[in-house]
Amino acid sequence: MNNLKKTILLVAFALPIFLVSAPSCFAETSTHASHESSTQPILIENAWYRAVLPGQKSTAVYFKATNVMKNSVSIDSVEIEGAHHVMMHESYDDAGISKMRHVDQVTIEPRQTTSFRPGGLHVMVVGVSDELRQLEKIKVILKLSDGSQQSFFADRRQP
Ligand SMILES: [Cu+2]
Repeated sequence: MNNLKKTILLVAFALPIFLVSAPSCFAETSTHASHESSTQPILIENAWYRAVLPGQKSTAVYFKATNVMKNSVSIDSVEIEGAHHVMMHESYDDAGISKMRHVDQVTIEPRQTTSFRPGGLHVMVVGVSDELRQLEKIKVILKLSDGSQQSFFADRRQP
């Protein structure tokens, strides 16, 4: 009888503790979420740019972009120091002829990856300065639609 009473008492005490500790668990989860928003929304991998050959004034930057956020992320524009003009382009096939068109915005859905790659989506760099063509790494700045920006380095590679 005494034992049963003890058990009931324990349950009576344990229950409120569980109820109190459960919300703090949720609080921790939301702290994690806010942590995530302060980190870079896009994970950049394998970033490189095509080495600029003598006489050439343009090049392209390629990379793999993964949206690590829970909401979609859009790239509005790209900036590179030492280049006159930087645009997002897409190569496409028009009756056997490879052509390029402007891409105003690139939206990456949550947890999805978009590849900027030769023959597809790419960052077109026009009017390359003499300084830029010497660089082994160039700094690329992505301007996102939420007003933030994200930068990374792209390594020079021979095509
Ligand atoms: Cu292009």
